[in-house]
Amino acid sequence: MLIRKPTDIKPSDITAESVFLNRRTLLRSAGFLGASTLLPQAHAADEEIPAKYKRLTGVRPSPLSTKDAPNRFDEISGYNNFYEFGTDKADPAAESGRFRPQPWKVKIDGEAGITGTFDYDSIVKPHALEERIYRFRCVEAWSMVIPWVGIPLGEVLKRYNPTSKARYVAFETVVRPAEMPGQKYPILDWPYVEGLTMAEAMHPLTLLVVGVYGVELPNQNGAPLRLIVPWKYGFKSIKSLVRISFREKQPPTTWNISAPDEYGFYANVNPAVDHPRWSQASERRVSSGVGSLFASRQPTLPFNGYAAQVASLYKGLDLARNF
Ligand SMILES: Nc1nc2c(c(=O)[nH]1)N[C@H]1C(S)=C(S)[C@@H](COP(=O)(O)O)O[C@H]1N2
Ligand SMILES: [Mo]
Repeated sequence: MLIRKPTDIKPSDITAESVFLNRRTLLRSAGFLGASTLLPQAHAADEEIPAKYKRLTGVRPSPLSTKDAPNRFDEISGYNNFYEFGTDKADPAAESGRFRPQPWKVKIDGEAGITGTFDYDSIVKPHALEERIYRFRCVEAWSMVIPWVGIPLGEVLKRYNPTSKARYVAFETVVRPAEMPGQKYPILDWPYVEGLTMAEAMHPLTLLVVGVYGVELPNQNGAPLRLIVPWKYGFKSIKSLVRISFREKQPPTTWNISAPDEYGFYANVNPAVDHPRWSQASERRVSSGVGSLFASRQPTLPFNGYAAQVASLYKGLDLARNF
C-alpha cells in the first residue's frame, strides 16, 4: 500500500505500471439494464476474460449494485494491492502464477457454537451467489467500480452460531512464502490480519467474495475467498482468507500495526478526514483508456457513497478520532 509518498512517485513509475494494463480497444462494459430483471449487471466482452478463469453459474444480480459503469476486467486484475506478491501494482498479476487456491480450507474459531476447519465447498455451496457491482476506494485515493460475485458474509457467519460474547470478527490471510514471494520479506507482519465489529460483519453490504465478472477470483484479487467492505478503504478487504475468528475484544489489524498514526481500526471512507500525508477529499478512477492511467478526478463521498445504508452503525462515534 503506502511506503512511498505520492510526491516520491515519478512519472516513469506511472508509465511502468500502465504497461501492464491491457490497452486493447474493446467495447467497454457499461452498467446495463437486464431486460428480465431491471437490475444493473456487468457484462465483460468474452474475449476480455482469459479462458483459464472458470465461469461461475447461477449468479443472480443484486438490487444493491451501483449503476456506475464497471472497470474493465484487465484493470481490475492488472492494478492490484496484494503485498504477499510484492509492493508494485503490477506485481500481484505478474507474481501470483504459482499460487494454488484449491484445495482450500478455512478455520472458524472463537466465540461460536460451531467451530473447526471447513472446506471451501462447505462454506460457499449452501449459498446462492450474487453479483454486486460496488464502488471500491483505496486509501491511496484511487478507485474502481467492480462487479464482485459473492455471498453476504452475515449469512455465512450465522451458520456457525456466534455467541453473545462475539463482538468482533477477525480475519487472517494464508501464509505460503513458497507461493507468495512477497512473504519472504518483512514488509508487513505476516499473516495479514483484519477485523470488523460484529455489526459491520453482519451488515448486508459486507460480502464474502468468490469471483469477479462472473468468473472465479484471479489469484491477484484474493482467490479463492476474500472480504469486501465497500464503505471502507480497500485495505480492510482482506484477501485469500484462511481463518475467521469470533472475538470478544477488538482484534489487531495489519496496517494499524504497521503505521498506527495513519491507519485506524475503522477505516471508513471519509473525505473530511485527511490521511496525515495527503487529502482524502477526492479520488481518481483507474482507467487504462488512452491518455492516462487514471480517468477522472471526482469528489470522494462519505462512506464511499454508502452512507444511507451504513452511517447509522457509527452513531455517537467521533469519526475524526476513530479513523
Ligand atoms: N492479504 C492482503 N489483503 C489485502 C491487501 C494485501 O496486501 N494483502 N491489500 C489491500 C488493499 S490496500 C487493497 S486496495 C485491496 C485491493 O484489492 P484488489 O487488488 O482486488 O483491487 O486489497 C486489500 N487486501
Ligand atoms: Mo488500498
